Amino acid sequence: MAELTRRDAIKLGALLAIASSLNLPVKVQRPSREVEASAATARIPVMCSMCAAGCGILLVKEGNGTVYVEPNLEHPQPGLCARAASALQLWNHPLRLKKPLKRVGERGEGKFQEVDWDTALNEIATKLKEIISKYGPESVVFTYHDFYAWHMPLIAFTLGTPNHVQHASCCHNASTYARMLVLGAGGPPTVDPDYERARYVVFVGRVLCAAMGMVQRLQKARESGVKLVFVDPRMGNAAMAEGEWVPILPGTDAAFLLSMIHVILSEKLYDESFLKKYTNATFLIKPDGSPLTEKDLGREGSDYVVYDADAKDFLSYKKSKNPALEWEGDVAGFHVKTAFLLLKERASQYAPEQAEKICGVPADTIRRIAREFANARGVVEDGWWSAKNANDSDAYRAALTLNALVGSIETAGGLYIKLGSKMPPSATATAEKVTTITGGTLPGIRAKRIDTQKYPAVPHVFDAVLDAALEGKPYPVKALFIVGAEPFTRDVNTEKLKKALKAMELVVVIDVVPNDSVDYADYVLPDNIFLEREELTDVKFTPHAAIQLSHKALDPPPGIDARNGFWIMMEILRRTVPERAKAVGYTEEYSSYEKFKEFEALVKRKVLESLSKTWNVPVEDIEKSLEEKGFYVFKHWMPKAGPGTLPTPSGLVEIYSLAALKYNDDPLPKWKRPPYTLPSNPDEFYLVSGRDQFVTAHAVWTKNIIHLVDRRVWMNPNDAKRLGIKDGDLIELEGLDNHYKARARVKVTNRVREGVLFVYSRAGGRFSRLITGEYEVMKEGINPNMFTLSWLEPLNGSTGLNSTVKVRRVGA
Ligand SMILES: Nc1nc2c(c(=O)[nH]1)N[C@H]1C(S)=C(S)[C@@H](COP(=O)(O)OP(=O)(O)OC[C@H]3O[C@@H](n4cnc5c(=O)[nH]c(N)nc54)[C@H](O)[C@@H]3O)O[C@H]1N2
Ligand SMILES: Nc1nc2c(c(=O)[nH]1)N[C@H]1C(S)=C(S)[C@@H](COP(=O)(O)OP(=O)(O)OC[C@H]3O[C@@H](n4cnc5c(=O)[nH]c(N)nc54)[C@H](O)[C@@H]3O)O[C@H]1N2
Ligand code: SF4
Ligand SMILES: [Mo]
Repeated sequence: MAELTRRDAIKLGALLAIASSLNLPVKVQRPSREVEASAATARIPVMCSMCAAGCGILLVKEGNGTVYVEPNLEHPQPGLCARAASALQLWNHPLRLKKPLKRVGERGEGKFQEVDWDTALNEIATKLKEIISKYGPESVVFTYHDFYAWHMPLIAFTLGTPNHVQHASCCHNASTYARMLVLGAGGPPTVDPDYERARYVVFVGRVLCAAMGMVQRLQKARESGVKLVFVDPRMGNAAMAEGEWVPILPGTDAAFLLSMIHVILSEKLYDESFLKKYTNATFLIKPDGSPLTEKDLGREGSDYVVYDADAKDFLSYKKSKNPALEWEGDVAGFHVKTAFLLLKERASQYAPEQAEKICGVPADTIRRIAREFANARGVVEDGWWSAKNANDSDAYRAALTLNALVGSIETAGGLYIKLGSKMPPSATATAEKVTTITGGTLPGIRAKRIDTQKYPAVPHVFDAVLDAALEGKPYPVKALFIVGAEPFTRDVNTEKLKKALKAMELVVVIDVVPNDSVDYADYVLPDNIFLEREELTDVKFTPHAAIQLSHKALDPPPGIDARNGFWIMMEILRRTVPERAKAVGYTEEYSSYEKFKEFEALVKRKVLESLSKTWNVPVEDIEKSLEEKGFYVFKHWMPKAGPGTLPTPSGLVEIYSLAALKYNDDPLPKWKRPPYTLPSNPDEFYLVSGRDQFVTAHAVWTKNIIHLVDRRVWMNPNDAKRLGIKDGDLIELEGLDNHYKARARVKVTNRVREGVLFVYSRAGGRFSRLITGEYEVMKEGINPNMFTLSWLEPLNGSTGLNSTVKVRRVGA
């Protein structure tokens, strides 16, 4: 047999994928020995969706029927980890949803009967029509995470609701708010450390098993001796393997980071020229907190003003060659100080000895880490999962400020600001008009998003949806679509969640396996898994501007009547609001599942045409690369001396946030006490959660993972000794605030700080009646979310998923 080159294999992989996505027979027309040989192994580019990172992998199909996963090494974000490797266990999962289900018992009972697709979709549409006519389309909410995230605006706006509400308040709203205030940036992918060139990385509540591309890019830095520091109440696997663990009290990160700022400022370890050139540290701030402008000086123009040390005059920051970092005095009737001085004053409240009292990290450790960090011109990671204590945005603002102080923004080994592929949105909506990628237009949506009415700074706050469902304010929410998400392990305040789900008139779950929410659903619709559908998206965790096409690599296994979620939702729209669906180009012909591929192809074509225009590259070039390699890079990022113009009010890195002023928020970070009751007795603890490589959002279900993950609650040996608890004992935890009780076994380990308990999130405490057989082990242990109440940061809605509990030993 002829040797297969990697390229041939990829090409054939692409061919097979195209063939299968067009539903063509895969047989090659004139079989020659060569073609048969290549047909033997196909490597199909796929975006891994076993967690939220979305790395590039290859699904390998050997001629003998063997199927497995490999990394796509050329991909801008190459993947493969234990979770990716077990992707096929999700494909032929014994609990995989087989057919649409319709509720027959009470909500919460989890009793269903199987129905056919037409029945399910028609009944859902009938109910939706009724709800829309009574309460308006805005009473319908879609909640989701990654799956179909790009499609959601199109789906929601076609129905006429502004309410597509993601997971973000429970994930990254705190760090996103911080990135927005300091850098004018967005979600976690938009900013990240330049790992390849990093010299010193501080991770605050990050475990580094997420997004394999990051882990791999660190490899280069490891070779040149990068130091990694993990600030965390417990020692994650990465901290155990290769770094310094700084055990900190939960909810006190801002104090720790502000203390580092204090050390760097008071010991003059900062990069003065970077601060002058790229940040607003030199702005003169008036007593009311607002910046001095040319207008205040009675001059023409409205630029912010600095004191120029050479000209010995007040100049527009755009004109000054040598703005003073430290200047205080009177001008135009105002007593002004530079933002830098204000930061210095703020940070001085967190001298290491003071901070030690708040965060429990010894003052000497804080000092040493601050000096090491500054001397190495290190980088503080900017935060991913940051919804821990409903006070976290200040920590990430302090983290970004630290990067600014040492010149680690857009520089080698600092934070990069992602170039971004500029994928067009699937739809946009204003009060006047909805426009869609398909060229459709609809009347505008007047109702305002339900979440930003309460949390104006960052959207996607699900708790606000629950409030509306229970209180009918600002308008009622009556129908909920849960698409590839699990509010029970995602959100705070489980009791409120249950009540709200019971109060809804329609709950539809679109998933691949039975999550806990199915027990509360009226209809459960089986989706394709990521290997069974095509998806075009941005490459997330890369500094470069790149897109990827995840090819359809497999059909569902026999007996699984799953459908593409995009089709499911478009069909619900067509059956509910046929005229609106038609206006966006979706007509009855696409209801045929086979024909639907043409609609998908049309949407894809529109996206590629838009990208082709944006980047001035022929569509064919992009298409060819997507088909053959699974990705296309529009532009490569390179480190520079500092950032270009940023989308902040001043265009600079804002260590003193002018955007915060708009929200009446403090322009500088500070530490605030978390909202939950703090532990005060010997049997009271913080309860924190998180991940390691075996724990995963999206696919916690695979057989490897259910057996590898530890469902015990970690407890420090000193605490265990004091309470007379031994490794493996059964304990009862009771929430200090909501008094919820649950039992779990204990793992006694010095990998968790005294006074803190740790448990893997999503690993245990499941309850769905549809979870059976060996998967029932998922019902053991606890779900930490059940100990929480609605703790949310006021402006950005970031939740507090940590809580505090009382512990009682109940048995051996
Ligand atoms: N293996 C794996 N990888 C994933 C995912 C997954 O589920 N599994 N999910 C993806 C998603 S959605 C996300 S958002 C990212 C998340 O990835 P990360 O942001 O790295 O989040 P976690 O891995 O949960 O790590 C959170 C750490 O914060 C610690 N912690 C808890 N409270 C506090 C506190 O108050 N202060 C400090 N300093 N630390 C605290 C926890 O002990 C835990 O070790 O990972 C992505 N990748
Ligand atoms: N206590 C605590 N709470 C947390 C966290 C924590 O660390 N600790 N982490 C937070 C974070 S960072 C996040 S992002 C959220 C995550 O919360 P969610 O975004 O809700 O993620 P999962 O709980 O993993 O739920 C994903 C669901 O998608 C389903 N699924 C998998 N593949 C597909 C598919 O192809 N199609 C469809 N339709 N469904 C699919 C899975 O079966 C699962 O039910 O949780 C947050 N909540
Ligand atoms: S990090 Fe996440 S996306 Fe990447 S290979 Fe692992 S499971 Fe897949
Ligand atoms: Mo997340």
